[in-house]
Amino acid sequence: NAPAPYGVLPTEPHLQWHEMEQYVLVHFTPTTFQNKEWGYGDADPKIFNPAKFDASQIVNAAKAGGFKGVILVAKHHDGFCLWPTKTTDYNISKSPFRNGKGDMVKEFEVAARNAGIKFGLYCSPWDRNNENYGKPQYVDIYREQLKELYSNYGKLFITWFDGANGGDGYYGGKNEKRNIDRSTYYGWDTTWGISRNLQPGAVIFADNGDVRWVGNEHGFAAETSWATFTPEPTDGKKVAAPGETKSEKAPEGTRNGKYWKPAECDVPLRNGWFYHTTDDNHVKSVSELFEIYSKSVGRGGCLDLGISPDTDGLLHQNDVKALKDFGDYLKQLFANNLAKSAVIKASDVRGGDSKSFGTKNLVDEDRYSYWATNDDVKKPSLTLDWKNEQTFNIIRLRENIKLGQRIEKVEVDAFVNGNWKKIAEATSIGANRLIRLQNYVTTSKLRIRIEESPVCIALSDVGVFKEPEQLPLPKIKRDK
Ligand code: IPT
Repeated sequence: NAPAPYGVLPTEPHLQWHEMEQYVLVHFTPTTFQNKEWGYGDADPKIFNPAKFDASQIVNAAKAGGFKGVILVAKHHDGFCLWPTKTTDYNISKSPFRNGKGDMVKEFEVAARNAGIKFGLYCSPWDRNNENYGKPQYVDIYREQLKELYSNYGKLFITWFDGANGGDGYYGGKNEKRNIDRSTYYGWDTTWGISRNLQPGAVIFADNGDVRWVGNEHGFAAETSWATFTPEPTDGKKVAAPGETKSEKAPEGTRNGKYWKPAECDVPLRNGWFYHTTDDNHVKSVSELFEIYSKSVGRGGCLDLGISPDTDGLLHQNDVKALKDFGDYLKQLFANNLAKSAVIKASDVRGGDSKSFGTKNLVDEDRYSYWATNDDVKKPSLTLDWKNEQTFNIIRLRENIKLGQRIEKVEVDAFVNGNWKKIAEATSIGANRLIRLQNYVTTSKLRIRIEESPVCIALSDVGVFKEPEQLPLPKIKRDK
C-alpha cells in the first residue's frame, strides 16, 4: 500500500508545468521600436514594421536551448494588441505588418506547435493606451481580450498575469490613472474564472497564482524553496493580488503552506525584457545561464527566460548562439546519469516490496514511480556502489510530488580513503533538486542520508552527473 500523501498537493496542470522545467517569455511590441522597456502607449502603430519577422526562427532558437514552451506577450503595458482584436483599434491590423492582415499571436502559436513545444499567453492588465483604463469599463474590455486569446489559439499551458499593473508609483502614461486599488480593481476571481473556464489545463502565473512569482527578476529561488506558499497581501490590502502580495517570502515559499504554488523564476536573457542594440554584447553566457538554471529548475521551480526579437523581427545572432550553447551544455550534462550504472541499496524498502517501492524506481526516468520507506522510517539512507571510480559534481534528487513535498533535509557522503566524508547537504527537494558541488568528486561509493522528514520517504529520482567543464564563475552572484 502506498504511503499517505502529505500536505497540499499539486494539480494535474501543476504536474505538467513542473515537467517542463524551462520556457521562454517573448516581449515584442511597438515598445521595441521605441527602444524602451515600459511603453507609454503613445507609439504610432505604423512603427511596428518587423520586415523579416519569422516566429519559427525565434521559437526554434528557444527550443535549441532546451526550452519546452513559449509564452508570448500578446499585449504589454503599452496596450498594443498583437492580434486583430475587436476590443480596441490599437492593434496589429493598424500596422504595416502583413499589410494590416497579420496575426502575430497566431504565427507564434503555429511556430510553437510546429516545433513541438507548448504555448502560453501574457496579456497585460495595465494598459497605458486604453482611454477607459482606471474605469470599470476597462475591466470588461480586458476580460474580452482574455476571452479572445483563450478561445482562438489552442490549448495554453500558462496564462500569465503581471503584477506590474498600474497603481501608485507607476506614472507617465497619457491616460494614466494612479488611484486604482490594484488588489480589487481587476476583480481577479472573476477574471481568473475566464482562464479556468476556457483554459482549464493552464496554470495561472501571478504573485498569488497557481505558480508564484519568485520575488525577483534574477531567476533565483532561495536555497530552501518550498513548492507550497501562503500568499499574504501587502500592508493595508485585504486580499493578496498580482502586485499586491508580499514578495519577501516568495523566494523561499512557505513550509507546509496552504497552497501548492511553486516558484516561477523569470529573468531576461539580456539586461531588460525588450531588445536594445546597446545590449547586443550583454547576452548571458552559458555559465550565467547554468547558474540561473541551478537556482531555479535546480530548486524545484521553473525557469522563465525572457527573449526579445529586434526591430527586424528576429532574435539577434548572439542570443541564438547563447541559447544553442546553453542547450548543448544541458544535453551533454544530462546525457549520462552515472546512477544508472551503480548498485543502489536502501536501508529500508516499504513492506519489503522492492517491486513496487524498490530503488530501481530511482533511475527509471519516471517522476512518479518511487522508492518508499515504511511509515515509521523517516531517516533512511541510500548507497550507490560502482565497480570503478566515478567523477561527478551534480547530484539530482526528486520526490514523487503526487504525494506532496516531504523531505526537509538530506546529507551526502562520498567514500574517500576508506572513510565516509560529508560532501554536501540540501533542504527542500520537491519536484527537482540539483546539488551542485564546487569541485568534481571522484569516488566509487556515494551515500545519501535523509536526515529530516515529517513522514516516510517517497523519492522518485537519483541522478549523478558530471558537468562537461568547470565553468568560469559567473559575473552574477546574487542569491536572493
Ligand atoms: C514585478 C511585479 O511586481 C510582479 O508582480 C511580477 O509580475 C514581476 O514583475 C514579474 O517579473 S514588477 C518588476 C519591475 C519587478
